[in-house]
Parts: sequence; structure tokens; C-alpha cells
Amino acid sequence: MSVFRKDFLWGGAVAANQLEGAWNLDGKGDSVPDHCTNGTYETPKRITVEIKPDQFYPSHEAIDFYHHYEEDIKLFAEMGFKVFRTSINWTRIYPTGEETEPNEAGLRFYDGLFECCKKYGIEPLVTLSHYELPYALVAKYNGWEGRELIALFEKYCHTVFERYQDKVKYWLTFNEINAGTMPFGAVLSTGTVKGYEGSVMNVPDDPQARYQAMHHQFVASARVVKYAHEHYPQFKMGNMICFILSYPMTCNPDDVLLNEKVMRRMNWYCSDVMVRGAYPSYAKSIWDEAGVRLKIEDGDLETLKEGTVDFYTLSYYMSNAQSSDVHAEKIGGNIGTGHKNPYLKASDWGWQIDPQGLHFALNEIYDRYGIPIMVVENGLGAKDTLEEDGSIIDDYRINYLRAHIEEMAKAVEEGVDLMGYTPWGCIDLVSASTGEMAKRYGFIYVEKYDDGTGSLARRKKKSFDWYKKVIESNGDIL
Ligand code: BGP
Repeated sequence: MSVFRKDFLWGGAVAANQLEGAWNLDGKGDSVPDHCTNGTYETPKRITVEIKPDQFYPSHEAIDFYHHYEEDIKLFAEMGFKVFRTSINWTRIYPTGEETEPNEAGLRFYDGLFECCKKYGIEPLVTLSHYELPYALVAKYNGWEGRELIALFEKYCHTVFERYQDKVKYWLTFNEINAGTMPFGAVLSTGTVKGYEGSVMNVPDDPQARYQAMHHQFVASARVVKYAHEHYPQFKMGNMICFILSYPMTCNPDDVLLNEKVMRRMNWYCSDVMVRGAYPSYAKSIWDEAGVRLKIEDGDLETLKEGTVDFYTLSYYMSNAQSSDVHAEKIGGNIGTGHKNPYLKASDWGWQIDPQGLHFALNEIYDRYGIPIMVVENGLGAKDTLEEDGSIIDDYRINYLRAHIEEMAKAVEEGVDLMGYTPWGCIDLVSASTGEMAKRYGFIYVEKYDDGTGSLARRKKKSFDWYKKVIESNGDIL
């Protein structure tokens, strides 16, 4: 007997900039990822101020979902998806963020997409900002450091709420808002990279700008959530956290306290604000340590209180360990911080695989907030091999997902109110951290390669049929 709710939202997740392509069609403006070149695990991708004709920008075509969405959603429906998480690319609606009138062609594209979901009985779950800041706002305001962005974001959200009020019920404000707590979050998340050109991993760090930017995002999110609650009572509004669980390396109290500090900054700081509606008591210690003096305007703290979210969502890929021993081995990986956990194995990209960590994280989150939770990203980025007969035997991916679903089930049995599960990159797409196609997550393979070539043909992987059975059995047959 399934432990998951009868109406459990099984599905998959993507982000507009990583799959749509059509980066400058039908009036779309350029967003931050459109300025990012391709990279690999070893060689970080770069951001450029101008779009250069001699550089390759993977988001420009991506997997051309813009022209393939009907075919792709049909395949999602065949797997039995109840929900499809995608984002609206802000630059399709307001190309520079500052227009007074929205771009009708951009709005029409998402009309078509959401109607197609509806045709198959799939509920859209829409991220309003998934690393898709108009680049013009980086150039003019240093991204979210500029307070002006709050009103510009509100204008954009009001437009899409009005337009899609009958088509979309579930909304997330900012994808992985806590990326701003890490230096590399300056590119994709806070956009505090005005005039910067170079590796996305070497941005000169400016914690003052990052934390101020996050404050503006918190206020923007709260205003939009409040507005939605007042005008569209049928909407459900969520936050989204990149949950990178960490453990103390040993029971040495130094390790335990170090880990608590990392967990607060990385995983709790943002959601404490968005779920509880106030900065936590330890926030000042984070700002002091980073040398940050936050500018909080009159009314901001009231706004945070008035715009708390209805449900909590997270991405979960890995965990790491924290050690006070200066000789402890650091993890490789391109986004993690911390140390290697000797009990875990890592993916080819250095992300330490830890299904039990998901169980632990869900328990901790639910104990802390007591509101419904949804896992809106999880999955294994791996190289796939196309066999001669055209098949892709991705047992490694099935094993990863199975193990995580088993642990989710245990958390549910222990009382966690889990609403749904949307594994990341349900169709192969461009990697956010490296810009590669080779780091594949999908149930559906796309013939598109790192040099930009490929027919864009879609093929079902072995995991496609596996996931279909998982959904059919509500998580019973794994
Ligand atoms: C999250 C992002 C996604 C996504 C995923 C996998 O951080 O929200 O946009 O891409 O991670 O990461 P990657 O693409 O770097 O493998």
C-alpha cells in the first residue's frame, strides 16, 4: 500500500533558460544565462558582457523546447505526469525588465504551453524567477542589488498572474534563492556582476552586494505572495531552497558547531525569512562575519511578515561534511563547499550521493516549519551512452531515483506532509552549473551535444518506462 498521498504530485522539473532555446525570437530579451558560454567540470563556463559571435552560448538553442513542447509534453503525459515544473522566462515577457507593456508574443507562448499541459491533465508548477534575470538589469542596476528591481519584479508577476490565473495554481517565487549565500550565486541568482567578464567561479566576491540583493529578493517575494493571496485566493505560493545538507565530520564539538553555522547560513537563513516571515536571531552573526551592513527600509520587515509562503520546496542532490581539521579533504564538485564524507560515493561531477540525507532533510524541514513540502528537484547528472540499437540503458539513474524515493517514503511514514516529487531535468537539457549537455538527467534523451550539433531528436531511456510504473503505482513499484 502506497504511503504517498492519493493526490501526490508526481512529475518532472525544468527551467525555461535551460531548454527553450529561441533566445532572441518573438521579441525576447537576453537574460543572464544567454551571456554564459559553455564549460565543463574542469573548465568553468564564462559570462561575457556582450554576446560574442565567436563564442558558443548553450542556452541560445538549448533543446529547442520552444518549438518541440507539444511533442515533449505528450511524452511526459505518457509517463503519467500529474505536474510539470517549469519557469516563465522574465525576458520573454519584459525583454529588459523596464518596458511598460508586456511582450504579447511571449505571453502567447506560455498560453500555448499551459494549454497543452491542461489538454493532458498536467498541472503546471511555475517558477517566476529561475536564474532568468534580464541582463539589462545587471548592466544598469548591478542586478538585485538595485532596489528598483522589487517594483520591476512585481510588475512582471502581476502581468503573468493576471494572464494565467485560470491555468496555473502553483507558483514558486525564486529558484534556489539561497544560492546568493555563496559567491558563485552572484552570476545566476543575484546578478550582482555588472561589467564582469570571466569565469563564473572567479567573480570578485562582494558579500555586501549579495546579501543586499537577497534582502531585495525577500521583499519582492513577500510582496508578490501577499498580492497573490489577496487577489487570487486559489493560488498556492512556495519558496525554493537549494538544500545542501551537511553533517559534522566527527562528534568533536568544534565540528558540530562549525556544521551548525554552515547549515544556518546555507540552508535555513532564507527559508526562515520566507516561511516564518522574519530574519532569524542568528542573522546578525552572519552579516557581521561577512562584513555586511544591510539597508532595511521602513516597512520592509512588516512586508516580510505579511508575505509568508504556503508550502516549502527544495532541490536535493547531495550532502557533504564539515570539519574543523585544516587537513581534511575538500570535496571536488563545482558547487559544493565542505569536506568529503568517507561513507558516500560521488557522481562524476563530484556531487556526493546521499539518499538517506533526503530523509533526514525532510524530517528537519518539517519539524522546523510544519508546512507541506515538495521535492521539486532531485536527480543524477550522468553521461549516457546511445547503444547501436538506439536504446539508453540508464540503470545508474534508476538506482539513484529509486533510493531517494524510498527515503522520501520513510519520511512520509514518520509524518512529513509531502505533496509531490518532480525529478530534475525530466528531459535532457543544458546544465546550469557547467553549460554542458553531457551532464544528462532526463527520462528522455535529446540528440544534442556539447559542440552544439545534434538532430534534436527525442528518445525514451530505460528510466522512462521505470518512472511510468512508479507513477502508476503511486510509488509502490520501484
Ligand atoms: C539546480 C538548479 C537547476 C539545475 C540543477 C542541476 O541548482 O536549480 O537549474 O540545473 O541544479 O544542476 P546542474 O545543471 O548544474 O547539474
